[in-house]
Amino acid sequence: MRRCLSHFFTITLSIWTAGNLLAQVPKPIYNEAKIPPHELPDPFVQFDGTPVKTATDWRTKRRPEIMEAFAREMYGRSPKAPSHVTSKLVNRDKNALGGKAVREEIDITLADGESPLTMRILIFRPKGKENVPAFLTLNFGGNHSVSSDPGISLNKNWMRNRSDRGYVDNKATEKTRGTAASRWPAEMIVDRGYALATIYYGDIDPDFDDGFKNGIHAYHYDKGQEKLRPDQWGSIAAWAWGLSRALDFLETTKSVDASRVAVFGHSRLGKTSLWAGASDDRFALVISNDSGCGGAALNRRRIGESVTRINTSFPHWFCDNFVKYNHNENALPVDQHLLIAAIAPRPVYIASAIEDQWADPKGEFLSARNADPVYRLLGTDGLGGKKPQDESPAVDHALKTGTIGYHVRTGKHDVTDYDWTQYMDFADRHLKK
Ligand code: GTR
Repeated sequence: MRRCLSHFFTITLSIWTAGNLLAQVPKPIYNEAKIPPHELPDPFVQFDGTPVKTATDWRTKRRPEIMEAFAREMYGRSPKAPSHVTSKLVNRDKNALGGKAVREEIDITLADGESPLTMRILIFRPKGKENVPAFLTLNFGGNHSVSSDPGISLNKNWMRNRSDRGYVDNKATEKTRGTAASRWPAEMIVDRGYALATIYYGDIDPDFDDGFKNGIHAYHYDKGQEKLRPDQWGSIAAWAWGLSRALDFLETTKSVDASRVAVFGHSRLGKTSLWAGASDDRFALVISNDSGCGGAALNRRRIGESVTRINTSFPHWFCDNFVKYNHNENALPVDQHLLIAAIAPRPVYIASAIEDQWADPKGEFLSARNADPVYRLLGTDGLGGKKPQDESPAVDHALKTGTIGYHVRTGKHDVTDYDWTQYMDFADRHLKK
């Protein structure tokens, strides 16, 4: 009870503090004319001014220094992979989705010790097939929110309250089953020959600012350490690290081909899929859905959500060093086009929604466009065609023939069947044998 109360006060205090701090953040801008003057860091000039002329220069010098800068200044450094992952089957239904799929849930140990930490992966895969390509993703509401299949376990971990959907007292109730199903068209995915693998992100690190006492972080403190250093992993990096652990597990299975896994994420989890894909080159394809600030959108544009705003509302997402760039984006040694470029030459798909101006759709396209020369240097066709287009494509006209995919669709911040159709068309070209 004491713990519960102190938990309650910590959360209430952080909401109150965040509210006060937010009042001090300048109003978001939505007008291109108000974007502060800026120049994007050149992918082909090293931090010390040395030009990058060849693919080898990129691979051996420029990319490593870019990844180092993102880790040190923005997402935070993550620990190494554990030497092995242990897993345990929790449930299986050989006739899921009306008989066309196998559904399984498996617990994967993230940290051993007296009180081990586990995450539970839910997999829907086409029945009677092995070694299928897969979409690996994190979800916001628990595996049971992804589908109304009653065999899926109800997640008991901390959840954000949303009483209209049945999330009360920071717990999921039975009412929350299937509430996010529109974002997870499992049947459509399985019909096209892919597996869908998903994990509740809060299994890895609950999404609130508690000084990193819960979740995976505390397991990695040095002896006597009580606080993260300014360059150590925030929550986004921790979620991304969890995705890599899920891939470690998939490497041990026959049902999914771990060399053909697309990592996908929406919104804060789109920021996460980009960081996961850049940090772990075993991911064969990377998808960002409406990831916005800290994801695909260029920081220097400051449209919609800014660095100052995101660091104020969500102080736990990035490492503490990132706060140095509040109102000071031009000092960042990198910008998000370099995160996309760090994924090259592996295929990447960036998606925006036209009504989601908070995530700066144009800034997301410009990241893709400015990563294109790196993709071309590494021998791919980038955004496609002989020359990349400079303008964002028309709404609902997906660019999906190149190695960088992009679309801006009608509608709001969400994941829709339209989005999934583009991702699967793109994946068919890159992941199907
Ligand atoms: C918003 C946040 C965005 C985005 C979104 C989400 O509140 O400002 O950066 O991540 O949440 O994850 O749903």
